[in-house]
Parts: sequence; structure tokens; C-alpha cells
Amino acid sequence: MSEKLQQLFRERGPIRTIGVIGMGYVGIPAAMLFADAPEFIQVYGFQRDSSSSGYKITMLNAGESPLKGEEPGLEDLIAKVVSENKFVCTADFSKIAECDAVTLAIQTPFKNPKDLIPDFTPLTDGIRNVGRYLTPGTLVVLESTITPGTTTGMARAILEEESGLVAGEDFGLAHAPERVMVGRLLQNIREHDRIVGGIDEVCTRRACELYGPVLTKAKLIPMSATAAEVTKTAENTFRDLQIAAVNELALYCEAMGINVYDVRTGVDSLKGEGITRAILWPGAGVGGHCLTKDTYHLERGVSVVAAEPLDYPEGRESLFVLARGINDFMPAHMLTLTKDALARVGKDIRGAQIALLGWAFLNDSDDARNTPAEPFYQAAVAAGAGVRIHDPWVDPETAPDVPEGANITRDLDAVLQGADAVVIFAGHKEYRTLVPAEVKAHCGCSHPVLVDGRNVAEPDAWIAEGFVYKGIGRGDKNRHVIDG
Ligand code: SAJ
Repeated sequence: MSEKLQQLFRERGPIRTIGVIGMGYVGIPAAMLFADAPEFIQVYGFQRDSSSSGYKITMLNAGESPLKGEEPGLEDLIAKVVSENKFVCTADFSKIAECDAVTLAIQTPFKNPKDLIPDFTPLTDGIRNVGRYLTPGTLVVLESTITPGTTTGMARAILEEESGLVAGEDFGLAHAPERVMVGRLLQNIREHDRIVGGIDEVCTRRACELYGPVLTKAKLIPMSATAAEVTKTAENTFRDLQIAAVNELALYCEAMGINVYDVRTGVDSLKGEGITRAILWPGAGVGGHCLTKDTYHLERGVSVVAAEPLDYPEGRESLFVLARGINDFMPAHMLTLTKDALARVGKDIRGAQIALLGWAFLNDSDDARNTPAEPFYQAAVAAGAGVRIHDPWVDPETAPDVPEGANITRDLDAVLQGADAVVIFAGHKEYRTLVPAEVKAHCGCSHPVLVDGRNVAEPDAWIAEGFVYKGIGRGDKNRHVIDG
């Protein structure tokens, strides 16, 4: 433990001036909550004045939020702290030299989702900028989701190289992973327990001083920086694992001819101290930018942070990676269900017209990042089907990675017109009220197919209307007698 750093922190006194690097959906609410805390007197929001995101500087300094979508309380809070001169957004990174603490909330996306390697460039650029202006006695905190070993490895090396200072001696270094969800950013920061991991106890304590004032209902959970990195990646890995477990159960139930939702109700009924089962919901797949990548951060981490050789069952693949494989299999299973249903009425996938309902990866959301509908779309087109996409939430202009030739429309009737198969990928509320007779009229054939990936359709109502029904986990209905 460093006496020198403790002395430097004592000389600095309490944290008063804070810098937040990266004015995105993590950095902006974090900066505003720091600015609104009476303990702190000034917060700088650092944002590169680039063509793609420089507009944020002007908007934030005008007290406006550059974030899309509803974020309760954020717009008012930005206006408040700007009017009180407690927050300013700037591209002048030299002001980092004035800060007692600097946090980095810069995303680590995949360069290419296919190769599962994160693009750390934006983050390393940010860390390099901090290093350039770092002064003794400053605390640096990484909030981005990172591969375990990054804080004490790559981040520490860059900061020391750029500043000529030594982490843990001249400056503090910690990891405090963000746990925010779009739509409830401020609430999540205030109310989710905060993992705070320093490279040593002095840094951990200083980081607790930084985050303590912004928590309302939540508590601080101190640990080492690497344990904090593992916590963040593991909490999403475990959620992905839970989803994979219920997806596998759904596949088993289909094969055994039973209803997975009956089984789920039964399993979920086992509640009580230490015996509750965390059974989640089966579906058409797992999208988003958290669960699709954090498992691979954890997997890379265990090879990077090799304190001891990993002792693991000989020849067995990682359970976590297997879970990813099961979740990534679900769109292919949706195509199998579609093909099987078409075959029941003598149709082939080749030449079939498919209405794909729901491009977003989440119910009632416009977020389409890494949507499981995309691999389904690609495979269906490759199999010779025509696919029209409907989503009432996703903005076709800004949706990421929309495949070449695909277009997303909000005109449901047009997407349903002449469809041989209606395939539901997102559980949007609009799809829960579809009327089988109306959908069939648009499809215009005697036995359209309905494939329900999110349990939004009541099977008997659709079967009675002459649909060939298939549902994830609905082994009790997937071989029904075709009416009419
Ligand atoms: N999904 C299922 N079955 C489920 C739950 C989700 O198939 O039972 C699918 C969803 O359809 C979606 C994907 O998984 O395609 C991810 O859903 P999600 O609810 O996990 O939403 P995310 O990806 O936004 O996850 C975020 C994470 N939050 C942070 O990283 C801070 C995650 O840790 C949260 O648990 C999750 O939000 C949440 O609970 O909302």
C-alpha cells in the first residue's frame, strides 16, 4: 500500500473537481449526478469535437440532452447543473490537469461481431488523452466494460507511459463498471449497488469517495480492480447462461411434445431461502451489446489474468461459450420451425414470402444492436425466401447493421400482404393484439404459417383460423391438426 499516494490524496483533500471522458449514455448521466452532488464543485464533460459527435458539446452546454429516447429526469438535471455552472462540456482535454478524479465511460464495441474481438481503440485514445494531462494525486477510473486484466494491464501501461507517473504511487487507478440500462440511466446509477475496484486499497478507498455521494438507495461494494472487471463481465455472462438454459429446455420440450411454459411455471414455483430457481424466458435469441459480448471478455480475461493455470474438465468447452452457442442457435431454430411449418402445407422455403415482425432485440424498444432477427433474415434469404421486415419501434434510418437489400417498415399491412409465413422475433406489444382473421386476410392464403418467437400469440386462436402454428417451446402445439 502506497504511503506516497495516501499523502498526495491528503494534500489534495476531498475530491472537488471531476472530469468525465466520453459524453455517451454512460458518461452523461454520470457527469450530471457528480455535478448535482454538493460535495463536488466542478465537473468537466470531455468530448472530442469530431464530425460525428461534436454536436454534443453545444447541446450539453445549452443544457440539452443529446441522447435519443426517454430518460426520466435527465433533461432537467442537465439544465439545472449547467445553469448552476457546475458542469461544462469541452474538447479541451488539458483541463484534465485541473481534475481530482477522471472517469472514462467509452464504449468497447466489436470491430466485427463475427470475430468477437472488441475494438479498444476509442478507449485507448481516451486513456492516452488522460495520461497526457495527468497530475500527481489524481484518481483515474475506468467505467467501460473491459476484459479482465485491462485496468492493471493495458490501461495502467498507457497512463504511466504518457504521464511518466507511476500508478498506485503518483496517481490512483480503479475500475467501477457501469450498470445502466437505456431508459433508466439516472435511476440505475443512483440505485444499483456500485462495484468499486482499485489497483490497491488506497485507490479503492479514493474511488469510494468519488461514487459514494451519487448513490441514494445503493451501497458501495469495494474489491480489487480485476475482481471488478470479472464481476461486470460475469453478471452478464450469468444472465446469458440463464437464458441459454431455458432455451435448451424449450428445445427439449418441443422434442418431447410438452409446453415449456407449463414447465417454467412449475420450476418457478419452487421458491424460498436458497432453493429459488432463476428460470428466465425462452425466445428467438439474444441480442444487444451486453450479453452478446461480455462472455467473450470474461473468456479472454481468464487467459490474460493467468494467476494460476486454469484447471478445467479435459476437452470440455467453456459452459459460458456453449451458452452463447445455444442462444445464437435460436434464430436458426426459428428458421427450422418456419421451414417445417411451410412443408406441412406443401410449401418450400425457396420462393416463400416471409413477414418478419420485430427487428429490435428487446420488446417495446427501438434498440436493434446485434438483433437475433438479422441472422434469421440472412439465412432465410440465403434459402431463397423473400423477407419483408416490420418494426413499429426501430427507426429504419438509424438502425445499425441492416443487411443489404433489407428494409424495415412500419407498414404492417404491406409486410403481411401475400405472406406465406409470419415470423415474430420481438415481443412488441403491437404483436400481442394481432387478430388472426385480419392477418390471414392480408396473407391471402388458406393456411398461412405463424412462428412465435416470443410467446405473444395464443396458439388455439391462430390454429382455429387455419394457421400452421409453431412456437418456441410449444411442443404441445407444434404438431397440431391443421384446421379447415
Ligand atoms: N432475453 C431472453 N430471455 C430472457 C431475457 C432476455 O431471450 O429471459 C433476450 C432479450 O430478448 C434480448 C437479450 O436477451 O434479446 C438481452 O436482454 P436483456 O434483458 O438482458 O437486456 P440487455 O441486453 O439490455 O441487458 C442489460 C444488462 N445491463 C447492463 O449491462 C448494465 C443486463 O445486465 C441487465 O440484466 C439487463 O439489461 C436488464 O435486466 O434489463
